[in-house]
Amino acid sequence: EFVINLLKHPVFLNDTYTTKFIDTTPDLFQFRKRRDRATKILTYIADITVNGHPETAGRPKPAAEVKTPKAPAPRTEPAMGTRNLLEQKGPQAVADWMRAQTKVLITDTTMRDGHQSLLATRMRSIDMIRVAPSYAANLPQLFSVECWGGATFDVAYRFLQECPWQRLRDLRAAMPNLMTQMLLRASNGVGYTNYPDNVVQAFVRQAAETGVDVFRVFDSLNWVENMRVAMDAVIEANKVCEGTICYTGDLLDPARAKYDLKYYVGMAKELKAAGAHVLGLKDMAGLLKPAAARVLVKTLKQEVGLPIHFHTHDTSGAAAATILAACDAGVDAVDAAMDAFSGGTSQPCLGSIVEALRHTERDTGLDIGAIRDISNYWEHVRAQYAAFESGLASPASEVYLHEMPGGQFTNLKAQARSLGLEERWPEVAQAYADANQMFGDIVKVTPSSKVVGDMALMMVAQGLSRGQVEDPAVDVAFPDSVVDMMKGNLGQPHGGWPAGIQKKVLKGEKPQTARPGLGMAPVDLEETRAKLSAELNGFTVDDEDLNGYLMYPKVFLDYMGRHRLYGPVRTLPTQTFFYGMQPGDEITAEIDPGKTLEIRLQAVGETGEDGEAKVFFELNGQPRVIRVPNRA
Ligand code: PYR
Repeated sequence: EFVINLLKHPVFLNDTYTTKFIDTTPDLFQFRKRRDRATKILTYIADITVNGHPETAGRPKPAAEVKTPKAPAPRTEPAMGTRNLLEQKGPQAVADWMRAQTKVLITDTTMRDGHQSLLATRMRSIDMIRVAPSYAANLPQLFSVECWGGATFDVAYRFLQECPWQRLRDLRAAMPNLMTQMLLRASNGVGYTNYPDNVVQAFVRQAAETGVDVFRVFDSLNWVENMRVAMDAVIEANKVCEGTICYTGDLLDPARAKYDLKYYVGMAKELKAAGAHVLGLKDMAGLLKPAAARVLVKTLKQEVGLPIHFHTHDTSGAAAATILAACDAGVDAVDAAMDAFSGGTSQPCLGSIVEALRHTERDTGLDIGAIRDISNYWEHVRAQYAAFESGLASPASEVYLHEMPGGQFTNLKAQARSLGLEERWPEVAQAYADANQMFGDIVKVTPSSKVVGDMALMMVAQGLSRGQVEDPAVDVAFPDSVVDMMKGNLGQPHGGWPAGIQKKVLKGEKPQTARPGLGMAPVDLEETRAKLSAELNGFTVDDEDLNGYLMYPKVFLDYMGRHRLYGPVRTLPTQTFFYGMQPGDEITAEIDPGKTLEIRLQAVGETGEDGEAKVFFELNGQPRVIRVPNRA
């Protein structure tokens, strides 16, 4: 192996080596164990079988009869859909077409917000890709399929050991007639912090190239100034720019006049002026009530003129009523999740909305039989993820008190549980509402919602009231995220930060009021690529990898480290990924198109004195023994 390393070394190849070459080139001696992908995958299965998966330990298990789900057969060749229109005529034509429809257009959110809100974002790509051809063939009238962005990017690398870009590429290929849609946190990309402008631009360019058609762009403080870089990049890529308003407060409540009709119309006009093709109305907590929806949608349609795409969450149980009110008021498109992934903190039920609108002038035209078949598939998928269910059993009108986004509600509950505060949840909900008022009644959505959540947990854990937190005489150690937000690093909220609390948090330090990106130097992309490549022993860093690293440097490096060890584990069935195998189990994993591994677990041997367990497999009919450390 030394000779091979030597012969392939760039310094050797370009003839600049000297007799010192061997002394100065220690990497020649790093004989990487050359392990093929099959061995890596077997190592992963052996490890999970012996030691369990850390994420499912102590959590509810899928019922024994849960099997790998089978997607409904495509009924015909995929008919032309919105993607064809976008490809042929561009994003403005899509917007014009939307406005010309009498039917309500539907976005299915199951592959993004559905599982983000119900299963802590843990759905694996294989479960999506398997059903994507059924969408393309059987539901070609869908407006779009939301399947990327938000929390899914980070979770794919961090917890699912798979590449989010590959997910996008595979979905894109499987649904050539449907527009894919992503959620983009404007200058916060798909992260929790403001990135330099050129990082945001590069990310959007790559997402467009790999396969995103509709970009829903929002800012966590509704600050249009901080959305322009991302919006411009989407427009530049010739994709649909959905400039989005985040809805908060209570439109018809005179006591919440900060977010009144004038505010929303003003923001919508700013988004239109910034070039939005479509106006997104993102009700991330599910606070928009039916009567308010009627007023808001009608007014926005009249005053702004952009097609409106409405998104909500069913935490309260009343979201379908709001959707139907919005439809009456002329909304152009709405989000819903397939029945089996709907309700609760997710979107309202897609099939029921389709049925409710049937035989009205706003009939969606979607095939309810196809919806039921696909939802049946999703029901089986969901059963595999029992470990990640939140246990929220019923609607919660409490959401109107705390105003937590659907994606945060169950997360914060889990966090409260881990801090021993589960019994005191009503106090956490109240503290969240108090912290929001203390910060001046702000928009709460990733990442600003996380800041309010951090503050609320701290208040309950330390027994601090809002009065005490605001009292200059009481010493409070604020969470880092609160300090960062008060410094202006997430941007500026409507009406600015309340002077008193800002002063107390910053202890005299001067906040910035300019757009955070303005003060950030551009990242040297090629230098970063070269450094990353060096850190990965010469691995060729393509644009997707580079953009993943720029969003989440440590998460990406950890992912790459595990990838070297375990190979393409994204190809494993979900049960195997989370629970390993039982003796006698047989699975298949398609590691390349047409290249399939047939894996049978024969037995798990005793653990030897060296602490290693032997696991006996049959791989494509040949016996294989894998040794893994027994940490159980
Ligand atoms: C996200 O940014 O992930 C949301 O769902 C709001």
